[in-house]
Amino acid sequence: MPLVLILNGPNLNLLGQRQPEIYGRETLADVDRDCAALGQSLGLDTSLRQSNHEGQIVDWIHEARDRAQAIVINPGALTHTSVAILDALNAFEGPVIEVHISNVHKRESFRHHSYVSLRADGIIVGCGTQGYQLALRRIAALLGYSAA
Ligand code: CA2
Repeated sequence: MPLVLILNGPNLNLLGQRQPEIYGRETLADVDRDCAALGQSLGLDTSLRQSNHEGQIVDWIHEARDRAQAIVINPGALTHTSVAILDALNAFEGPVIEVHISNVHKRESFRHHSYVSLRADGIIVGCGTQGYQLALRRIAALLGYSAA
């Protein structure tokens, strides 16, 4: 089955432990479990990863060039700062969907700009952790493996 990397940036390891009013109560382990189950029903393998380090995320995007057919990425705060992640994504040929749990456009103005959006084929914002599942459904449709 095609592999989708689900990449998460700094502080998203704290999901479900702090600021539930912004990010909800689900943990990243919950997201991983839900995405794996949905992926199976859509015909997709998933690998969810999180790092607090920009270079690690760049390395995973490079790995995806050979191993994965699509990327779902929530770069966390690196969304708003990282040209390195944008450059790495530009070297990846498959579909890329950018996810933000919170509605960044309702928040501080520094969250309104995303370098990753210059590459993303789709963006899901403010749908909570459900956004990851919406992204997987879009990937399935883009890859033509499902009518989802
Ligand atoms: O809404 C999103 O998904 C963000 O990518 C989350 C980032 C933020 O910097 C972006 O502007 C929008 C922050 C992730 C921090 O995650 C936490 C989760 C729970 C508790 C504390 C932080």
